[in-house]
Amino acid sequence: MSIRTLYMRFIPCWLAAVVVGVAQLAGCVWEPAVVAPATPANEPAVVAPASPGAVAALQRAGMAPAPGSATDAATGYPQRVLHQATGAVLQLIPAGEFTMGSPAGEAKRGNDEVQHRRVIRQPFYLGVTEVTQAQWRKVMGSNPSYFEGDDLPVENVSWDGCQQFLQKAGGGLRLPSEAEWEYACRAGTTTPYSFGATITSDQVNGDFSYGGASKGLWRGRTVAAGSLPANAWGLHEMHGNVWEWCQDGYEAYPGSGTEEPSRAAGTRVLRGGGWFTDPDRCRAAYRYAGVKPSLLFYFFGLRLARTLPE
Ligand SMILES: [Ca+2]
Repeated sequence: MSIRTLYMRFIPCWLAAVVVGVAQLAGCVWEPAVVAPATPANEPAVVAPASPGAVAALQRAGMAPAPGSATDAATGYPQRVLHQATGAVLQLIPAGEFTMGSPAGEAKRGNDEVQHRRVIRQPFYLGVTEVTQAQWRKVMGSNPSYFEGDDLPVENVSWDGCQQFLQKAGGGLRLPSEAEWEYACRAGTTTPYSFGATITSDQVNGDFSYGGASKGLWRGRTVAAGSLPANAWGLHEMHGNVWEWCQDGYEAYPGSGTEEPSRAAGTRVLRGGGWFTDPDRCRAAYRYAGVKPSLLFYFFGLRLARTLPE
C-alpha cells in the first residue's frame, strides 16, 4: 500500500474520530427516548398537470416541472422539478413523521443518536443526487474537486463554500436540515440503512463491511452521482459517495418532543458517509458532528434542498 493510499484511507478516519471524540467530551450526555414506529410518508402521486399556481411559483423560483414528472396529489406540485440555473433535479419529499436516531441495539451506534419522534411539517424538495461538478461549475465557474469528472459529485467544499454556491445559484435553494436529511434517507425504513440491515458495494460507495456482510469492493474514489440504486423515495447515494452538509448547527437531540431544533450558528453536521468511510458511519442515523463550517475535504459534498415555493 502506497503512502498516498495510506493517507487517503486512514488520516481522514483519524481526523473524523478526533472531531467526534472532542464533541462527545464536550459534555453531551443523552438519555434514551421512547421509541415509536415510523410513519410511512409517501403520498400517492397522480399523473396530472401540476396546479397553475404551483407552476407559477416554481417559475419565480427558477424551477420547472421535470419532464414526465407526476403530480403530488396532496400539494398539486410536481413530484420532480428541474432547477434551471444548475440543471439539478429535485424530488418532492412529503410532510410526515418519523423516528430519528438509532435503537440502543444498533451495532456501532453513536451515543448522540438518541431516538425520538420528529415531525416534518412541510413538504420540501431534495436533490435526487449529490450536486455534481458540472452543476457546481455552472454556478461558480470553477471546480474544487480532487477527483475530476462532470458527473462526479463535487467535493472539497466547506459549509461556508456551499452557502456561497447556494446564494449564487438562487431560487431559494438551501441545504437540508439534519432532520430532513435523515427522514429522506430512511424513506420510511427503520433499519440501519434504507436498503436494510446492511449494505453491499453494489448499493453504496463506501468501505465495507457491516452487520456480518462480507467485505465488498472499496473503490477508493467517488462514483458518478446517480449511478448506484436509489432508495424508496428515488434518492441516490444518500449512503456513501460523499458526505453531505446539513444546514443547521449541531446540537444534542432533545430525547423528547417532536420539534426541530433551529440552531443557526456554530459547528455543523455532515451525513451519510463517503467513499472512504467505515460502513457504520454510512448508517442513516450517524452524525458526523461538530465540524467547523470552514473545513473541507475531498469527501465533503452537498445535496440541494428547497422549501416548496409559494
Ligand atoms: Ca452521499
